[in-house]
Amino acid sequence: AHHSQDLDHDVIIIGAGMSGMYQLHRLRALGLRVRVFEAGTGVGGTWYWNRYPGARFDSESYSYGYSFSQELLDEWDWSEHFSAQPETLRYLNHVADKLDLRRDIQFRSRVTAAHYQDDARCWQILLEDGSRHRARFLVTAIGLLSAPTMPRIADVETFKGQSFHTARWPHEPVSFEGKRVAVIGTGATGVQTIQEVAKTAGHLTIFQRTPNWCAPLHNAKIDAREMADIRTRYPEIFQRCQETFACFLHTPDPRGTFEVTPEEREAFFEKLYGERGFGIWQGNFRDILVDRAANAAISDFVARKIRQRVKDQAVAEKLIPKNHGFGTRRVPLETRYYEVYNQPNVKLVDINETPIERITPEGIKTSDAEHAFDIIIYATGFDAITGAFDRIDLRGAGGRRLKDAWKEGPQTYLGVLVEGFPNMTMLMGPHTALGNIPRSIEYNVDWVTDLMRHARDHGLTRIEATRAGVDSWTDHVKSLGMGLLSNEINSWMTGINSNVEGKQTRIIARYSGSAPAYRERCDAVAADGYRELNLA
Ligand code: NA7
Repeated sequence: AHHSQDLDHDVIIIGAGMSGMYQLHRLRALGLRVRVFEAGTGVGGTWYWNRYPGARFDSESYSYGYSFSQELLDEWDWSEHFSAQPETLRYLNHVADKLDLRRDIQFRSRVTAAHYQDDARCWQILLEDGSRHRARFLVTAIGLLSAPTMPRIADVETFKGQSFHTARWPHEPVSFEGKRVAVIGTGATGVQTIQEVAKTAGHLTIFQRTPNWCAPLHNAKIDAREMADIRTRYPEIFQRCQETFACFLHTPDPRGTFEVTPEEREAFFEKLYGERGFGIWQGNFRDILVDRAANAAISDFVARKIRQRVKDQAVAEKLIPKNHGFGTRRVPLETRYYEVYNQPNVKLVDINETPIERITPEGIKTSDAEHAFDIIIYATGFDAITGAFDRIDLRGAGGRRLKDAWKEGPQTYLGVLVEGFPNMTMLMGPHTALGNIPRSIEYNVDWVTDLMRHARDHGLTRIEATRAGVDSWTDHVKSLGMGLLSNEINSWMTGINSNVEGKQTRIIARYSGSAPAYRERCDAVAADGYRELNLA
């Protein structure tokens, strides 16, 4: 009953983003018959969909690309320390060409359902076009920020101008020249969009619900000489990413905030504020994300910077977060973001003071005014982490729905397997190590590849996490989250999305331990012959 030759494929991968692409490459090399189904018309996932103006890396380009292929490293040049989306998408297309990935990827193929069939020990997936495909294993490579959400505002569809969600940006360029533009949302995406649109828009209005603590990106071009130098340093760059807490080039300073003098503290904050990238968030004093007083110190420092950079002090106060501390949500990195608010053609609307009542054919109606626009940009984020799973009718053994299994929050084994969902492995699923995502992807993919090699070599047709394994990993992840200030805050990282039914209760959605500890645990499971799993 379990004959592989009856199946269409050995493995089906959902998604051709950075994880699906690499997983395809690795599994094909095992001699497995692999098929990728991708909703978009091209590869790249996040970098395919998020074409909004200003979209770019916040991690250093050379720490973000794939590290598994020396050839790729040798032949690809990054043009900026934090490259923009078009370059990243070109890079991923280059990878797809080079590894000849497209012959096993079916584009324009959104997976709407995936059901495990107990008798045949396989997964059957259903595409939007009604076609069905069966494979022994299912790999979800569906991304953690891939299900965009529109705000629940009345009459969104009545607007007569152009409107876009940032993650569904058109492939053709959009001109803002002389246009009246609105941006709703001030997360990492909104901040990147706003600073870019402000360069050309006739008039720009930002609708802000919650300000975020932003810090300077300090991007710069990379010339040929510097690229040559980076190339010689790739081994140490990736080695560093292996050793740091979250796979970034930055890692917490071993000192506590109050173990130094006030002068040293100020000087350290100043240094971090002047340095490239996530250092001020990921490379700060070790206690800023757990100790309230330490967090207040860095928050106060960044608040002073905002007051210095924004001329109108009433506007500056609106841009300073009051209900959460620095770094407890994703820190948007910016280039002259705060200076945008000094432009005469830019207006900040705090929708706590004057709520949006509805969208109108002409624009946006707030409690106190009618604002007319040519373009409305929704930078309103995603149904994160579990949202991409919720969109698929995913059922495991006995027809059990994943949504039901995760009603009280995700429950996984190592963030990769789920009890009751045999032969399904998740890449960048809930409760896995995230951080600098491609580094985590490469580890996750390699681990799954080893598991599939083990299955192939031992003729296994059923792999499942145990209840005990899932309970212990879920408890472990929850205990790691204790004491983190970020878990007391509403954000996509705590599973909150005001625009999605049933996502109003905070959950522990992420693994928050160190990446090296995560890898050590997963390596041990593999070294032990996967005895913690149910194998048949
Ligand atoms: P985020 O970080 O979830 O930001 C979404 C923004 O949109 C945020 O400012 C929200 O305000 C705002 N929002 C959402 N719904 C509404 C409604 N209904 N009305 C007004 N404002 C709203 O998503 P991003 O795309 O910026 O970033 C996601 C991640 O992608 C980012 O962290 C990076 O890792 C890459 P709120 O804060 O909820 O009050």
